[in-house]
Amino acid sequence: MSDTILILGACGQIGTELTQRLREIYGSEQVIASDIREGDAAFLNSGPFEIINVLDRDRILEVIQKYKVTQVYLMAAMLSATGEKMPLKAWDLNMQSLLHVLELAKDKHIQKVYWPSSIAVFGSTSPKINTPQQTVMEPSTVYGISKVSGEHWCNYYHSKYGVDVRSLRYPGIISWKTKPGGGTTDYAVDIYFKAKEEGTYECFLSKDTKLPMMYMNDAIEATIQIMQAKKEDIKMRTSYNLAAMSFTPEEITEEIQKHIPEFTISYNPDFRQEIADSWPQIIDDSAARADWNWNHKFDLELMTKEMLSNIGTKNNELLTAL
Ligand code: VAH
Repeated sequence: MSDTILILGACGQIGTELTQRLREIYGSEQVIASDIREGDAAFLNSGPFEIINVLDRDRILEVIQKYKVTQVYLMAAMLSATGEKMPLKAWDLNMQSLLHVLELAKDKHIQKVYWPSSIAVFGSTSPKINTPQQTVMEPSTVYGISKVSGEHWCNYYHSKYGVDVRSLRYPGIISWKTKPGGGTTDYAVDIYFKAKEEGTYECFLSKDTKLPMMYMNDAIEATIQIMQAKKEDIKMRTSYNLAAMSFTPEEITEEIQKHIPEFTISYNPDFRQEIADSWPQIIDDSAARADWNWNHKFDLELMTKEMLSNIGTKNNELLTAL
């Protein structure tokens, strides 16, 4: 039987582009997009869409049965900065949605699950340079706590019930199609838009805050690659470190100024500085590269060219993540 995919949280920053890419690969009718409300994602009329609140297990099952779904990508979550403003809501959303999907997989309603983790699982006691796949993980944000807990739940459901759930620890993800919502790394998206629209940007992180980052195209390809990998090649059933590049606000500014010399930046760190300071600077993703041949394509130079050449063009359907 061919695969039918349900994307929960399809109108989010990653969900939007993941939906488009999966529809290119599997065919539009085989990829059901869903979110808590319709949003303005351009893909809405390119294939099936359903309203699903990921806290409603029965509604998720209803859609799975309606379309005979075989795989679920659970992309809905509350990110680090917003999560600190409403901790219990963040925990409930991020954890209950995962447990619903893992239970549905355990009960054989679906065959395979994708669930994104994050470098936010690491804390200030984790090694900051070349952070290993397995190391001390003491996150200081609710988002990070929910992600490290979720990783252990994924591993538990795999080892106890044989659930085929796969996961990646995303770094900050940068794209021009859909603005992110509520993340600490969002400055690295905002800076490109402000450089083109206003010529100046006030950064909420200090100039030397180095963080792991990735261009959206690489994140989407890695997600699909791990889901298409052979079961026996997936040796980490918590989640895989994933990396492409690391840079500071100062370094991204210098790259932008190669294209927009008059661009200026000012720094006004806010509460997100403390979150960023607790995260790694450079991630070791050698396990993903060894186990299922992961390899990134975009560095800061190429990403900056892509971002600046697409922002403000006709195909820049700037969408707001739900
Ligand atoms: C956030 N973009 O800032 C997310 C991501 C590593 C950061 O998980 O919360």
